[in-house]
Amino acid sequence: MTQARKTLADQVRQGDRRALAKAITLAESTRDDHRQQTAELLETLIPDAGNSIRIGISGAPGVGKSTFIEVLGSHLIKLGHSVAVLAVDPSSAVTGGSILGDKTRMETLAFAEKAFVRPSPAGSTLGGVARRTRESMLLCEAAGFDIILVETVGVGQSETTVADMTDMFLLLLLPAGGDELQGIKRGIMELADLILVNKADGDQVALAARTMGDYRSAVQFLASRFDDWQTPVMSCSSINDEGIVEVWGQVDAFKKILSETGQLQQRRAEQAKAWMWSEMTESLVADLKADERIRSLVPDIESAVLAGELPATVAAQRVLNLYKDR
Ligand SMILES: Nc1nc2c(ncn2[C@@H]2O[C@H](COP(=O)(O)OP(=O)(O)OP(=O)(O)O)[C@@H](O)[C@H]2O)c(=O)[nH]1
Ligand SMILES: [Mg+2]
Repeated sequence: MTQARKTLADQVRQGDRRALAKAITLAESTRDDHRQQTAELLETLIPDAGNSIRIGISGAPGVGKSTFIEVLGSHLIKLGHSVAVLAVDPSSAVTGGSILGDKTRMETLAFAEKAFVRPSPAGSTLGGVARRTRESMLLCEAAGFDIILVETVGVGQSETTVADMTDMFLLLLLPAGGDELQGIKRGIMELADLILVNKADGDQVALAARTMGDYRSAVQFLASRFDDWQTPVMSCSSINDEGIVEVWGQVDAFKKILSETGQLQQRRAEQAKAWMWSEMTESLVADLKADERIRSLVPDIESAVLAGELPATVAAQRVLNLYKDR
């Protein structure tokens, strides 16, 4: 490892924020030499990582995720924690507005000494951001942040992606009439370790209470992710800073119970293993696609599949054979 990389690792370890930002930028780069440097950096820093609780925060656009993170984060800093906020954008779509919005909505955190806010890069492609968020998480932990909050940006696959990289998954909902349960998919509710009805304030207080009741009945019929944890349903008002302390109480309880039973460690271990396989899969496919010969033959094979002349499995086999024989 080069001296420069060693210095960067040391600086990250000492909690140097500029070094941390630089390390994350390195991790987000797709350049081959940067990937290599990131690998070395992560290998050096892995013994210093892991000392945190990783919390994923999801919910429909505008539900109040950033506002919630701002108040929760500020509360945690007062308790003596240091808080890193990362954003995940697994979609390839440009979600331009959110980034600027988050910076202004997290004013306290963005300038707090014990916080680190890192929006996801705008317009990044190919789902790579989520992969790099895992690496950013490790880097933040090595820099001494003991609470990692991951906000989802964008919709679709983001819930699963975030649930797969965190210890605890918080789902934020709006106060709303119940029958369709806001169109939230069962699968997403089953991912939630804590359900929070935000914006329980003003003339929405009664509605929020009813919504909470609806979801409490609903979660009873859902499979829980852990034997010893039944997903609580709570309400809060992020703009009025109400209910936030109670939310943190539940996070603490979750961490305590699942650490004692070993389920938290087990979950992390499984996540790391799945991550390894997804890295290999993606790298292999990228390598395959970069192969000159395959690149020149793929358009014809694809056309044949599109025209229904070649079964997809046969086409795949043909490409794979080309790759193996290259
Ligand atoms: N009344 C009320 N408004 C809130 C509350 N929390 C957030 N808001 C408002 O809801 C709007 C959206 O808040 P954000 O925190 O940006 O929501 P978000 O989920 O991060 O949005 P995206 O990142 O764009 O998906 C803002 O105008 C907030 O001021 C709350 O507890 N009560
Ligand atoms: Mg936001």
